[in-house]
Amino acid sequence: MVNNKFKTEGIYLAYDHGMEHGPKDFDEKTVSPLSIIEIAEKAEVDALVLLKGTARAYYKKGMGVPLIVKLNQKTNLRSGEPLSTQVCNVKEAIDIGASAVGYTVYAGSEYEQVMLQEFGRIEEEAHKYGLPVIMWSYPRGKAIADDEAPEIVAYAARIAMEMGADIVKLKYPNDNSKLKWIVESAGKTKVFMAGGKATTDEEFEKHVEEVISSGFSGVAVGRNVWQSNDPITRIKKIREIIKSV
Ligand code: FBP
Repeated sequence: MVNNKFKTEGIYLAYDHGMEHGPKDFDEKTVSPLSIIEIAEKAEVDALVLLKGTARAYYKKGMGVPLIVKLNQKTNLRSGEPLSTQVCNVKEAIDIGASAVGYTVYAGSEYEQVMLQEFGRIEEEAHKYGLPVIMWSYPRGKAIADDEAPEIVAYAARIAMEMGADIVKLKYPNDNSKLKWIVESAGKTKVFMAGGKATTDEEFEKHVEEVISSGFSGVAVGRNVWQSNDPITRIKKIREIIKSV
């Protein structure tokens, strides 16, 4: 069993984009994982999300920031229905220092059964070791006309709950009147907002405020933090909002 004090609320810093999007998200500085680790340490985020290769090479056990290892991944190099498959197992993630594991499910894709089945196996294994499991629940594919529609985001929340996820990471919906319904749809599964493409500080903070006051437990954000001019101040501001709402 893992001795786990993993926080299921707060702010997680995501840095799994290099494989998923290609290095186009990075500049001269953020292309180095060291710069992100430095941000995570200085700002004392509640967790850092990495893929196994980055984690093994750069994450230092005992650095004070809990690690989430993302267990499946895909590239942006092929087109067609989305499929992200397992590239790391739970035991390997624990050996690297993980306090929690993550997995993306693209429900609605032609391949959703592959991901649901893998998620089910991972959830069982991770829970045997006492590790929380986070589902990146992103309905996507040609069957999904609008992946930010509130009913689709609520469906994504429900899938995570029914599959036994401890935490679900969801896109911010394009209609903010259904945020509470989205949280209710997740039952006891904690809900985190994903960051999305970098937007203005004001708009992002407004979204954080809205979701937290509707019952979300936190944010798991990447680009809106490390693409900003002052990532540490951004994180502090987000944390203040989470604490004050
Ligand atoms: P961002 O805050 O940068 O959007 O990161 C959140 C995240 O879920 C990452 O973990 C992941 O790499 C990325 O978004 C996937 O984005 P998308 O599914 O929109 O391509």
